[in-house]
Amino acid sequence: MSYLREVEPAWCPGCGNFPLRMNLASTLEEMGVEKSHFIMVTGIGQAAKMPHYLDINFFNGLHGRSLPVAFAIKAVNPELTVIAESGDGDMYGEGGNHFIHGIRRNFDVTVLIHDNQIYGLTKGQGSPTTRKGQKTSSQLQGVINEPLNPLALAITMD
Ligand SMILES: Cc1ncc(C[n+]2csc(CCOP(=O)(O)OP(=O)(O)O)c2C)c(N)n1
Ligand SMILES: [Mg+2]
Repeated sequence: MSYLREVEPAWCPGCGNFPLRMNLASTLEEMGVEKSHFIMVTGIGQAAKMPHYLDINFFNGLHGRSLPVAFAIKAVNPELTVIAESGDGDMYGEGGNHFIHGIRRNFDVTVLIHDNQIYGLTKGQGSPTTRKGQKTSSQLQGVINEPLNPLALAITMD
């Protein structure tokens, strides 16, 4: 049973999303997750395109809003395996509020975040995890703030 959909991903050559796709598909297969008992929820961004390239059930909704949808699906269908997947901008920026309260509520949902430290889809603006001093398409002199440390934040919510 393959989890790969036979389509050409619209990611740039060399993008780290390619190996993440292959690993995710082989892990789901190895774990023997039933397709009918699995759903992925994503927001918007290059990372959030992931389910377009997999043979799975999915809901691809609004930027920053994958987590509330994923938690709601799990709440009413506890037998489903639910993965929420998106980028750093989506999860830590627009969806940052859901990230914090999601950890506090501790739903049995797996959250996968592609932290490329940039808003990729919209052409390279600084995201919450862009390094201080990095020049971007919107911070021409370099980012002036320290980046968010998502793991430290997650640990404080534990
Ligand atoms: C509410 C809202 N704000 C902004 C956008 C524009 N937008 C779409 S994708 C994106 C950035 C995505 O960056 P990230 O989540 O890091 O994903 P990546 O493309 O880097 O994988 C932005 C700002 C939007 N669609 N909706
Ligand atoms: Mg990103």
